[in-house]
Amino acid sequence: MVTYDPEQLLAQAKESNRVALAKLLSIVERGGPQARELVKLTWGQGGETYLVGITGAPGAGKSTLTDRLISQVRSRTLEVAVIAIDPTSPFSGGAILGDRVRMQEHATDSGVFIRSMATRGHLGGLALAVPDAVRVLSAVRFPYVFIETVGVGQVEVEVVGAADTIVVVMTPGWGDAVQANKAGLMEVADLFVINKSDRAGARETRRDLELMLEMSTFEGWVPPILETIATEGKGIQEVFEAIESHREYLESSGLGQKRREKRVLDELTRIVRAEVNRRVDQLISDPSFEAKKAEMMSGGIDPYSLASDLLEIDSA
Ligand SMILES: Nc1nc2c(ncn2[C@@H]2O[C@H](COP(=O)(O)OP(=O)(O)OP(=O)(O)O)[C@@H](O)[C@H]2O)c(=O)[nH]1
Ligand SMILES: [Mg+2]
Repeated sequence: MVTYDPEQLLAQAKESNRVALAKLLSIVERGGPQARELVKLTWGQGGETYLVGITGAPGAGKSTLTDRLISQVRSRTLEVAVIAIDPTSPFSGGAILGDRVRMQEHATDSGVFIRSMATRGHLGGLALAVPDAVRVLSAVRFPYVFIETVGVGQVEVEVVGAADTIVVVMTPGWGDAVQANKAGLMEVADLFVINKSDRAGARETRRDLELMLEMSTFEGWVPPILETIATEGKGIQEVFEAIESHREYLESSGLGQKRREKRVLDELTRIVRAEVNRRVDQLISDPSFEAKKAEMMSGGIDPYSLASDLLEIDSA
């Protein structure tokens, strides 16, 4: 097997070598010691990267919208990277292919880097891998990174939760707003987009959203609701401007800094939890545990006391 040196690859990626960059992101995706070394190398090395998370129900038009937003960034001659998350099976490849086709127009533009990432390994792996990937892109000095996640589950909320501005994409008609609300997206959304507003029902969706927003409390920033027809490029500039307004708000209010801190703490907690879980599994599957288990089952020791023993903590 060929081994790649992360440090060397990073140096190459900083010289705009896209193949090296793709290899770095594969390292991140795989996890393990090389990925950890990469985190060490990129920690504190980031530039001013603005992270935009785009989420919403399958087929809402996220990729089409992202494609159009790429054009907005490019018209300002800035480089942009897109990470498309495929939360389904790593073997399906369906969504990935769709995204690639949707963003085909930018395939030959060297200022655009598009990458898909799939769920690999343990649960929560993606939530851990995404911030690592973003740090690599930041170290390589992309001013904008977009993350597209499909679906409205817990993992997606965690993944987009790492973004500076979170865009929730909906479609006209009843249902999307309710689903998003259930998934806890209402609390994290900074901006709502009703895409496919060439279809009937956009007004009803807006009303649903407004009602839900009225029931929530906001400190300062009230998420705007924008309507787009992504396939025709309608309303896209307004979405980009709203993202920029939110960015200004985050900076002027100091909330951006607070969020960034919270994100790193969340990440740390997630790492510690994953490690603790791993150790617990190890303890339980160790042959030495058999005798303790037998003692517990025969009534000799209760589960709390045994847990304390295992953790070597004082329960008194
Ligand atoms: N009528 C209409 N169709 C749209 C619009 N935007 C996107 N579509 C179509 O909707 C379909 C899905 O678009 P995508 O951009 O792939 O949606 P997505 O949310 O990225 O889909 P997944 O990643 O599979 O969840 C495609 O056939 C698009 O052409 C729109 O504004 N109006
Ligand atoms: Mg998509």
